[in-house]
Amino acid sequence: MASILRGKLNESRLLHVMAAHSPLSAKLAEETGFDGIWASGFELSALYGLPDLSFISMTQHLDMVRAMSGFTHLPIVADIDTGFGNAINVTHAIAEYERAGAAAVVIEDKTFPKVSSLAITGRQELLRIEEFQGKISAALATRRDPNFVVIARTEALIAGLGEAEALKRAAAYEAAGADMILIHSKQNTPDEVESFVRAWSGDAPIVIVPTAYPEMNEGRISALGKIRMVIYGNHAIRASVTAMKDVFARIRRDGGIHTVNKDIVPVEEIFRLQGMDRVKLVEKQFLR
Ligand code: SPV
Ligand code: MG
Repeated sequence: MASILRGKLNESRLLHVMAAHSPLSAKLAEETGFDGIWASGFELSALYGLPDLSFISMTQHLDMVRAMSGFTHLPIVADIDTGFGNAINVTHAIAEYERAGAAAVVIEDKTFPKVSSLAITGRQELLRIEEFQGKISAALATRRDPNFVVIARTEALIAGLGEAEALKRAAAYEAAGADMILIHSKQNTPDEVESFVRAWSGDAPIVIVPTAYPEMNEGRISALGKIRMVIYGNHAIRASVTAMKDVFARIRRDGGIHTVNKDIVPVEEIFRLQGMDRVKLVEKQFLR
């Protein structure tokens, strides 16, 4: 999987990576033509009804990465938050995520426990640059496959520290060997990120997560040039919530499932996604 992602990155085009919180959502992303899956901490937390505050354990997230990697052919970009501790914990996390089938990790320069970057009044504390460089070095030294992609995420803009600090951190993380730099922003316009990208003089390609500034469409991203991956960070869980709310409300309102039935996928579509056709073949072959 890591070599597939590296291959795509070498194509020098923008990669489109969709969030997923289950093998099923990962498969739907694959069928829609995305380049990769974002194993989002936010989505998995929300699936459990929990805030994105490091409540979900590494084991829970790893289990989901494992389940997804067995179900999709797409490379998985795993959101490992702060790396579950210090540089020593990072060595353990990288070994586990590589074994679970991830092709890449994104590790962010916040302190543990993290607070969701999208929270309006979040406590956003950043690590010392040297300490985070140590975590990147630990990740690079631990990966077994050199194609495994280590993406360093700076939260300098999220923490309100400004562009100069974000650029300084990104350069330090590239110097420590990060393959790509994720610059995150929760401003509701693309200005902050566009300004960062224009000012970025490093060689490491940039990753963005434009949740807060949705008008940053792919045309606008490509025009900037240096962004090589766009992550749609939470659109699988938000789409699910939208659809479930609508259908649940209609069933209550209409007193049954008779009106919604035609508007939701038939059971046969779920059979297809579950691979029921394979079960039939196995039945024929082996059931005596
Ligand atoms: C996630 O999807 O868990 C992310 C992106 O890290 S964000 O929620 O925007 O921080
Ligand atoms: Mg996250």
